[in-house]
Amino acid sequence: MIFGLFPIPQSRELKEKRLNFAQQTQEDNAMKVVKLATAIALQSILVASVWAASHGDHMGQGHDQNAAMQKMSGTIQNMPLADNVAVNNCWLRLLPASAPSAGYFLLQNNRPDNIVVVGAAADAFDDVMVHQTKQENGLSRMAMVSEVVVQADQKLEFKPGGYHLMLEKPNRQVQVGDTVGLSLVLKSGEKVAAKCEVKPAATVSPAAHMSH
Ligand SMILES: [Cu+2]
Repeated sequence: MIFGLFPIPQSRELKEKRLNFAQQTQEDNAMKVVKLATAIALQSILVASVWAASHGDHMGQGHDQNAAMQKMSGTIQNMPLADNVAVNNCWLRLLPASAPSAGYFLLQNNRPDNIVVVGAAADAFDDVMVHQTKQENGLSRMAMVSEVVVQADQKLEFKPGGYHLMLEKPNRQVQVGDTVGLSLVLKSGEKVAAKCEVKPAATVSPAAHMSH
């Protein structure tokens, strides 16, 4: 999800450039630029599909994403809070140790314009990603999402089976009943803050929470 905000790390770009240079010494400059862009696009697709393939068992880490997120967390602290946008009923489904926890909430856009969520951070987890569960050929698969749009005056529920946050690398002991601070990052450079209640792994819906 950070692809939109941060350039591809230089080392990879240089590697691609070298690779392309070797292949293209006989081609003109314009062609070089096109090929370089294509190589980078292909690499992005590769990274995304490797991620998707590894997501089923929730193993495998996007190291670039992690590095970008660490760079970003300092930035998020300094972002202004978004007016007229709210995250309500936030809860986390806590999974044991190495498995990622999931985050769900109702995102309400009370603005006359669209908002675009491009990332998230949490105070108890070093690695937070925006994911979407989709049904493909009868199978449920998750994939990273770079942008989630909420139309003007609309709300969007992040819920099991749909959009959700995936939280990894807890930086403290997180227990059922805890409250975790969450920030959603908007494309506008603003953030939306929320407090999320940590619930047991077996929780499938926030109904019980919302009824009291
Ligand atoms: Cu996920």
